[in-house]
Amino acid sequence: MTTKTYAGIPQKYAALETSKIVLIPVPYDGTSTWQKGADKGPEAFLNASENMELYDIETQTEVYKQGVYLADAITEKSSPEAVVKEVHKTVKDYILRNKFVTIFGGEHSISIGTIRAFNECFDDLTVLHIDAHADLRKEYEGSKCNHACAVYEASQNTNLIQVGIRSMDVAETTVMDEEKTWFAHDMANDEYWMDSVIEALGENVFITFDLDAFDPSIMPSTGTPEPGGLLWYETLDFLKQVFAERNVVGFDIVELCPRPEEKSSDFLAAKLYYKMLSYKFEGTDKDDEFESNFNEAKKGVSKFNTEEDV
Ligand SMILES: [Mn+2]
Repeated sequence: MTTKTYAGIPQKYAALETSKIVLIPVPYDGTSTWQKGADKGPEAFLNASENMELYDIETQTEVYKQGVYLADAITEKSSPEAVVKEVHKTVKDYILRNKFVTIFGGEHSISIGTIRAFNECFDDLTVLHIDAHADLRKEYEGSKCNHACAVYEASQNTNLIQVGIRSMDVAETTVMDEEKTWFAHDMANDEYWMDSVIEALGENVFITFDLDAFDPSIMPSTGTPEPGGLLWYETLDFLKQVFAERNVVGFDIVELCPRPEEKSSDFLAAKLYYKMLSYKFEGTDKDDEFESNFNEAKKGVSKFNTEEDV
């Protein structure tokens, strides 16, 4: 049996030891309320990635040469809480190995685990939440680990910045910080929204990207499509600036709900992922060492044991 690599890249770029990037698939769809199928997202994303050109024209790079390790998919499914716990543990393990950790879902509840891990490892974390939905419910259908609660914890523990929002429950207005929220209807009429969002970001930024933030005209295959979303080039323009001006410490992409007759959404997700990596490593030589800038004190093995620090 041959070992599958991300995008079919050669094995020499896919080994854990030498890869700067780790990709963790999380095919979970236990709590979605309307259309099911986000559990098929990682597989569709990986298939599309294999059929994608690996030279990025815009940055003139082949980012896969930085090394991309495709981790085992997280297959825990017993309960939303168990999934969040497993995601948290796995993500944290890879962060503490000084990897640039990326996660592909699955539904958005998995981000509770990813954000928790990043928040424990990086100081003063900003969570940049790009989504059609506010996802600020404290609890939904008896669980705090429901997709509708994806960033409630982040709203309490991190600098949460929400972008693209166009659907929420009135109860969420009591949790939402409007100073840190960019609604889609305002963004449509504000040519400076990117500048103002970037100004609100701290130095260390984790991006949680729900694909339903995109307009359904370009991203129809998602569980809960909402009209009036982001388009392709404005999204890339925005992300490029975020990566250039802040230390993006990792990201997740969620809610691809693939349909056999509609492949363009799978390709959009594949391309978005690769673009984000290309922006992250633009200007980095493949032989440069990677420093994720995580807080070493969180590692357990303190770096202060080395001779120069004693
Ligand atoms: Mn959403």
